[in-house]
Amino acid sequence: MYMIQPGAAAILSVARRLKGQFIAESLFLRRPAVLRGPCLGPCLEKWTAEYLGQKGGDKEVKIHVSAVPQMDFLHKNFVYKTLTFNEFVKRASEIKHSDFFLCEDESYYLRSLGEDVRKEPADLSKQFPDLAEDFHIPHFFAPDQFFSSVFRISSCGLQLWTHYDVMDNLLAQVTGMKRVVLYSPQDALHLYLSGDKSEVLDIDSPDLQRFPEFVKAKRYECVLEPGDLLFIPALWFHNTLALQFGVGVNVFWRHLPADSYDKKDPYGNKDPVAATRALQALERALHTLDELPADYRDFYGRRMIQRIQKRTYFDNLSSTARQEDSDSTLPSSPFTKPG
Ligand SMILES: O=C(O)CCC(=O)C(=O)O
Repeated sequence: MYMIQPGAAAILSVARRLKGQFIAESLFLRRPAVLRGPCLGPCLEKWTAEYLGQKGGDKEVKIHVSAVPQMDFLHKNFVYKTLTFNEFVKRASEIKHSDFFLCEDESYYLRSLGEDVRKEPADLSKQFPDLAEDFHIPHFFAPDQFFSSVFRISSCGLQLWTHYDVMDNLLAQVTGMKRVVLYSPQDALHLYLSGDKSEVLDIDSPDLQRFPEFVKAKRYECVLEPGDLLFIPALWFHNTLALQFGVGVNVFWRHLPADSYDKKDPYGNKDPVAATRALQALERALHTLDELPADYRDFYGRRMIQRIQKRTYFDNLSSTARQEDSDSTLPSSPFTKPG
């Protein structure tokens, strides 16, 4: 197993681990890590572009298409289009296209969706039952914690913007190689967030005039090979770069009690309800500060920051408080407790 080693910027240490150790050291401690060679089922041999096209058939899928490989959600440099699944897979697996929307070397990306996209999370067994049979969902959480299973299919070179999700996530790379760069939630202030996404698009060559703090964000990196499983804990930022045409499936599950999550969230990326309430309260507090002159707003703004830091920052919590905090958020599944 390749372990992404916290504390070593941009360096990936390599270590062989057993599944039990993966659970104990990664899921339990909530650190990203890669498990090499778990049982993902016959998809590993079967899922060629031809086979996917035959089995997925002419079901329509909504896809992202861009003229450049680096997709930018914040400035929307891509368009949404609809294709049949087999035509999409054919185009995503080729470099130059005879049929295209924007240009002959356009890039494609599929993040599969539920049947009713606004209400239902994606579930491979519902949208692609024949293909779902080939993929064995890793048993790292209790069945009632399952939220969604999502196809991630990308053209070679496709890079997806840095973002976080609010649920725990196993990203299974079935075919093709993919680079994944991760940043800890504790680096949120260095990532220039706009909602759940970072404004820093080019993470390899960032514009440091615009984003000077970005250098402070510690980068964790791995290259996924077919058959690898990456654990991305909730709130960890991730940016993916397909080094080849590739097919992945990611499985989200609820790490917190079910009622912590927004019920109208088919994507698994809306903040937990308590966080949303807290952010709304902050907006109200800021609105209240508007009653004061600018120098007073500045002063009380700084006091509020200090209060927030003292009260919430992980580094400031005592180790007992931290332990209680992590115990209270442990999932009930026996799989997630160290053996
Ligand atoms: O694999 C990808 O292309 C993106 C994966 C991702 O964003 C996720 O698993 O949440």
